[in-house]
Amino acid sequence: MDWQNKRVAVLGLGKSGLAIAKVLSAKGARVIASDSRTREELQEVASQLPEGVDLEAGSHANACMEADLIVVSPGVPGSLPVLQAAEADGVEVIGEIELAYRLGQDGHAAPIVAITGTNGKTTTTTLTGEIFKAAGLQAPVGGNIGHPLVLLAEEPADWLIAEVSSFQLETVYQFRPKIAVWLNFTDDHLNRHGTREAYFTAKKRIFAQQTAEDWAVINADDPALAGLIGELSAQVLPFSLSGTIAEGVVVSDGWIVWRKDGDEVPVAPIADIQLRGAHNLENCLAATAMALAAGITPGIIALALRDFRAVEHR
Ligand code: UMA
Repeated sequence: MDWQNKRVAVLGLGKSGLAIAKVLSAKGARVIASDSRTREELQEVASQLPEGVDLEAGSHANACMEADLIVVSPGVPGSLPVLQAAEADGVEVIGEIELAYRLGQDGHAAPIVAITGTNGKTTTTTLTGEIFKAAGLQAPVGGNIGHPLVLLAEEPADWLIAEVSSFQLETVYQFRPKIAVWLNFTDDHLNRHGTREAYFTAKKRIFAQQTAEDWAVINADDPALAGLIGELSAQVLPFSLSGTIAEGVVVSDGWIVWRKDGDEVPVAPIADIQLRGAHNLENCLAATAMALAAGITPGIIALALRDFRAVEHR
């Protein structure tokens, strides 16, 4: 995509917005950064904006009116009237994750591993990054975990490991992770999404662009998710702590195993894993499934699981 002189409104000037403004203005786009905070409150942020970026404080109206493209931060809800009006006028509105994906497609396009779920995202994302690293792969970790994905999108890498939230998934369109996992689903963020269904629909977008060449990893024990198994375009690799599935990653006789073609491939003994609790074991199953889908060997996965300690809570 040619960014030269493209007028881009960047909405929200937290971590994501600042990163988007930096990346796009370096590409020659005419960036108008806008935030609902007052100019006074934005002083510190404004000082970090690259030269040439215009700032609109206290409103998004002018930025949206003048833009060819609007890129929103995850905290900016799509229900804002200015956004709806811009969309009605035919202006494209995308989120930071979609932008990161498109920048990657323009460049080296490292395949993406994307991780979502109501709980356990950060632990699973970090653990997955560690497993990929143990396999000798260059696999930087970013997204909702705290490091905007746009900052990684153009780096040379074998894989990008991305934690993605429902806020971020609301505004993806072409985003196509090679491997995507949905860990679990319980009511959350209803103040933003309005209904449980809208929250579910936002999260499900993680799989929307995948094809039979991609992998969808799903928690088969979660009643809200099990139903997806038959309806996705990607190859599905389920995981289950209860072990009730014939194919997939499960716990059996004290081991994480991969049930495959009627066989059980041993991956790692549970006794070696430092993470405690059933939820963490589910996170280990999910990370194992993603690593297996990426072609990483059980031996490497076992070593990385053994060495991994709990992530400090955000
Ligand atoms: N703002 C507006 N207009 C609005 C709403 C907000 O201008 O209508 C402005 C605020 O004044 C503020 C800025 O937007 O200046 C904040 O943007 P943001 O809320 O999108 O926050 P960022 O700093 O960009 O951080 C975001 C994620 N935050 C949210 O989703 C709320 C971070 O996840 C993420 O680490 C970061 O991008 C990098 O990708 C945090 C989070 O709490 C950790 N996520 C939620 C969760 O995990 O449950 C989803």
